[in-house]
Amino acid sequence: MRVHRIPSSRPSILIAALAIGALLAACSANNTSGGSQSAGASGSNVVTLSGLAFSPTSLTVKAGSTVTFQNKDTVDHTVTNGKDGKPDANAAFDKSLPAGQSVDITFSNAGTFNVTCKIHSSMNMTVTVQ
Ligand SMILES: [Cu+2]
Repeated sequence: MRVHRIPSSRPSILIAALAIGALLAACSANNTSGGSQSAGASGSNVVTLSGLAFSPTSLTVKAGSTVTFQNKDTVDHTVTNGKDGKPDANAAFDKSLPAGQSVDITFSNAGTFNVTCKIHSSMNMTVTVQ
């Protein structure tokens, strides 16, 4: 008697599990494709901070693009609109970037932006926004 009841409840559990799995897969697929598409569509808008240097040291993006700065060093950096460790008078951005973390900066306006690190004045790069 009991043996009959258990199999009859199994299919609904399986369907529920499959449905949840499908939902999770759909969600993660959306997140993944959204992230990689935006990066791929406008080239590789990723700047790494490694060995106390930006790489690349010059980057050209379209207005409205988001650039991801990844700190691969074991020391903290900043991503600051400025040069030789000093922020511009009206710095468009000034973000702290702890070791091992990353920060996104969106460049809305066209122009040439000097980027430096306030902690290491030798770290400099340029982002050209078209
Ligand atoms: Cu630094």
